[in-house]
Amino acid sequence: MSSVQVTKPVLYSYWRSSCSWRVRIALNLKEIDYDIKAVSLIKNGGEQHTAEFREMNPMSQLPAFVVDGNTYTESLAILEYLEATHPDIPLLPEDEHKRTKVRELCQMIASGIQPLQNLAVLNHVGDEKKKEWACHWITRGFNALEKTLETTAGKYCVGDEITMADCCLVPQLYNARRFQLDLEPYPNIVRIDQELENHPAFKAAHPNSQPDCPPEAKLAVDDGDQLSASFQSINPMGRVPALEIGGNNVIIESPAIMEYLNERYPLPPLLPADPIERVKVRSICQIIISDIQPLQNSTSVLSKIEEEKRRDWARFWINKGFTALEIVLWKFSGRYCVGNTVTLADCCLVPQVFNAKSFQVDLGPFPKIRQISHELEKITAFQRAHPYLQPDCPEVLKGKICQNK
Ligand SMILES: N[C@@H](CCC(=O)N[C@@H](CS)C(=O)NCC(=O)O)C(=O)O
Repeated sequence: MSSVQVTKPVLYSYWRSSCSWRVRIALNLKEIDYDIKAVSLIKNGGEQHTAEFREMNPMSQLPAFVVDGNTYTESLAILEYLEATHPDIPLLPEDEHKRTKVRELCQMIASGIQPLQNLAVLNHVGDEKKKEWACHWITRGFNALEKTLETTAGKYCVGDEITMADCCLVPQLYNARRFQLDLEPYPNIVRIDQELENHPAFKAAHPNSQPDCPPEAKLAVDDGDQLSASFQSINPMGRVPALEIGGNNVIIESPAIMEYLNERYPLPPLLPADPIERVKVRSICQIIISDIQPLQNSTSVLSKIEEEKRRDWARFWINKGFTALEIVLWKFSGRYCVGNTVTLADCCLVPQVFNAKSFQVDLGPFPKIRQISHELEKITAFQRAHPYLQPDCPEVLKGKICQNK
């Protein structure tokens, strides 16, 4: 019996590389099964400069795509290869004029914008000037793109079908946002991006869905829905959670919501009847809610800190808070945070421990915290509330609960 071994193609990719991202989108759209090998563009000065990687791409750039024993580089060449080998789900229109327009838009981005704000170029420009430099060139390119889109766009960049141009546009807009470019003058670019943001192939290709995306970047979403005008009319702080309780009433601030739920649904109680025990629960809640969580809160704080420093920052404050919490728990806890009954304090502890693990905080010095969270992990209500089981959890994280342990 002969067995034909079919190996999956491999994409050498970096979570935030816009050129790798173009190819990830196309692979997903064409439903091609592939593996990712992450190459860090920053670790040790950039793994793209190693002799091993240069062997694959003498330009020392991502992506590189290995298929059937061949290695291909240059994202647009890879997109054309995928189009030729997997024509069933086309990313180029049949119509010659439209096809040329798609290629025109791709080139505007791939040759006219991205190379001028590429990592190597920005490093050469220097820290002081790089933002202004990048904005200058992206603006120049976006002005042209927007003008072209006025005549080519339908629902997407060219007409109403997704094409290679869309694979290039979305990652480039992400780069523009990173440099805080004013997007007001680009209604077509922004609209097309919005059309595509919830498309499964685009979502799965997003930097935050990549295996090499660092947890602090995943948390630091600075342009999320919470900042939209419609959500701010629900919570003027622009934060989740918010609980609608009927009659046009919305409660914001998690401690207020938890207290409300405990009063509205008193069984089982999540606050002890004894006033001293109740204070113990509330003080643990406050240590977490006021002294730890706000300092590593993704949107308000972390996005204001340089990305390379975020993890250290979060670890510092979590360690400081956990040191205090550990002492308090040795006094108050039984099986759970306060005595042997689950309370609001436990509802606060578990998510904070999850955050600590996301920032790879060493929990060794906090045996009480570990022991109590271990107990709580056995409870169904806690299991069902876990981030990785939520409907809005990115596909790649679903079912990975044990990895955060
Ligand atoms: N024209 C190339 C450009 C590739 C490119 O610039 N890749 C970037 C990431 S998006 C890179 O690897 N930069 C590494 C560096 O600048 O050192 C393509 O489209 O593939």
